[in-house]
Amino acid sequence: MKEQINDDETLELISERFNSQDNFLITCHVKPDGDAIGSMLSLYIALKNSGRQVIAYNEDPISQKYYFMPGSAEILNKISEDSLKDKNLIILDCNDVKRVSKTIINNISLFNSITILDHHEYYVSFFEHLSIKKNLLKPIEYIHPNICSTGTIIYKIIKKMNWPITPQIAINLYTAICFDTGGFRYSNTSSSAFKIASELVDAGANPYIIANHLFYSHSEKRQHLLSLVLRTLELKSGSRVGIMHLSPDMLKATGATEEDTGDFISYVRSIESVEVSVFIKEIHPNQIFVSLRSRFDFDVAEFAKLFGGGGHKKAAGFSSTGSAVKLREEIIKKILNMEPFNDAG
Ligand SMILES: [Mn+2]
Repeated sequence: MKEQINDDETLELISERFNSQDNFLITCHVKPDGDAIGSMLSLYIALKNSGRQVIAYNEDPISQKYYFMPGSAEILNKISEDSLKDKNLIILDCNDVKRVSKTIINNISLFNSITILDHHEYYVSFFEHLSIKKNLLKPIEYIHPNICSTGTIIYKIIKKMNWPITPQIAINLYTAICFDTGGFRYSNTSSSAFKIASELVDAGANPYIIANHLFYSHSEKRQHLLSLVLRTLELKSGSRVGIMHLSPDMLKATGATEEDTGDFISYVRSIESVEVSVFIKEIHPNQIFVSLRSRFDFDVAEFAKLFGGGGHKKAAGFSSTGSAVKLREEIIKKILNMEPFNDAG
């Protein structure tokens, strides 16, 4: 079990680290999203503005829709092992060692220190995974599942350091918080999220422009793909279970990409009667990823375990092989055999 973290003490340790070091490398989880990029770039800019040497790195290029974020063009996607040596590593928004760029993990012993800033649940210590002696790496872990975004953690650190919130930093932090709260709609949206957002708007973040980039910037190809996927939508168990799938030919027909499918499951879960949503993605032939969402008590993480996957009670997933159409039948059969969906039509 993880010990309860003490905010003030941990922030103190982080500020000591930032005050005593001047060479940093910041990274975040692969396939970075709005919170990962926003927290990385705001900390990157803040460290740079305070005169530190700093590199922002992720092996995956960021999606075009994030190009508006100040500093996004400076994120490196390639890095030499030499340039990792003696840097102070900061890993953001990531609770899984498998979701960190391989160059970082393969060369972890080159770093001078490691700081992990994150807000995900189900955290298993990186240091257990890496089987590295903690004292060699001077680890700081600030893992706070009750905080809505990693961007919020960066905001706290910037405040603690007394660094100014420039317009560039404000845009990145606002984007991070807006993204991870689903535009201030998810259950993690707290009054403090609004308070911080209000300050960021005063500091130069424009909510209208940022919302346009985050939520209203789809390509025409993506919309065509969505229309094909929606045709596969089917409701079961008295419309309480919704399922749909994507097959490789749909991507081919529309020219859209996997990235375009990021929020497709929300079209199933936003149906009034639907309690459990299933979206099966066969991106390449025989390579499948299944997303599961639950509105109420049905535990989709437990269900995902039946297929070798996992996740959270309300959001889970698993990988599989074979065809989407075939797997779809199997999932329907299994789910309709389970409480509370086994007695309805
Ligand atoms: Mn996040």
